[in-house]
Amino acid sequence: MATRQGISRAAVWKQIQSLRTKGYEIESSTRKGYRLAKFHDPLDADMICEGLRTKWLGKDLRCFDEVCSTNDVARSVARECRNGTVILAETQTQGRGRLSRPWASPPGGIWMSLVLKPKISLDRAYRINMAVSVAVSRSMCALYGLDVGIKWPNDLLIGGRKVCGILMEISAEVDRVDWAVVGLGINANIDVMGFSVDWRATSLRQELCQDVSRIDLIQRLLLEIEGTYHRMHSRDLYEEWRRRSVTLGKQVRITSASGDLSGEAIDLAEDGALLIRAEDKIKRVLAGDCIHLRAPGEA
Ligand code: BTX
Repeated sequence: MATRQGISRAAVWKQIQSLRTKGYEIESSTRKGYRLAKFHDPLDADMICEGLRTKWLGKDLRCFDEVCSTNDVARSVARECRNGTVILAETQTQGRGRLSRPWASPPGGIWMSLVLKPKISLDRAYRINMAVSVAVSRSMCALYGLDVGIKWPNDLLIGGRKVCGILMEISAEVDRVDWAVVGLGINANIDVMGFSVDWRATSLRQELCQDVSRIDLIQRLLLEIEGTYHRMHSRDLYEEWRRRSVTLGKQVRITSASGDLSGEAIDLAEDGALLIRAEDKIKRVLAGDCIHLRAPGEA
């Protein structure tokens, strides 16, 4: 190794030590050299940035071993940090979903928050969600050939099971958004067996029967998000979001502050609203929790 690289043995040893401190399990054997014992891809900011082909997203990228919530860290720096700052953590002790629901965040997942500073008014902010969910669906399809659908309003599902959740939090003036923190919880290399069955969760490990390179996935996600973010107001993005929806055509129940509503999800409007046919009336829903119900006769 030393000869091939044209460096001293001591320099190789130093590099190996540095990899070990980052979590790589490396075996060593006299006269034979070193061997990577187990596939492991720790979240390493340098390694992520090295192959990152974005122009601005993730140019300030901070990795932590453990935080309460990457969204909280991102919010605490949002005002002063640059647009596109990314916060990642190996685990979260208090990962959260919408309405402060808990989000399980064991090691092996991708718990990541983006600080975005779009020049838009608050009533256009739903477009950020659209752009990010389309990008996640695209990335997983391109890298692993998985069919990842968007469940209204903010989940990504594989075969009806949640592989990713998105939590967007915004600070805004009357007429413009100051910053948006978009938290992505991606069940990558984790076991979901221990999760409650009611969550209907899955992970990339479960779907692919092998672990994925989180570094490749993060690089791809950031590149896709940068692309969809730039065209977030286009008709084209809305149409792709609609096309990737797995809620359309389903019988659904929406729970929101104004009560429950059940019916058929017949369309998705350009402003992000879900149109529901219930008792022969069409109703528009802008926010709420959505449950896909089984149609009569469906297994
Ligand atoms: P949500 O409110 O739609 O989903 C939360 C619900 O999902 C929980 O009540 C539980 O039923 C289920 N759940 C919890 N953990 C998982 C999991 N790992 N996989 C599948 N289902 C689960 C969705 O909220 C938004 C989640 C965003 C999480 C990211 S992680 C990075 C960032 N930091 C942070 O604290 N939150 C975001």
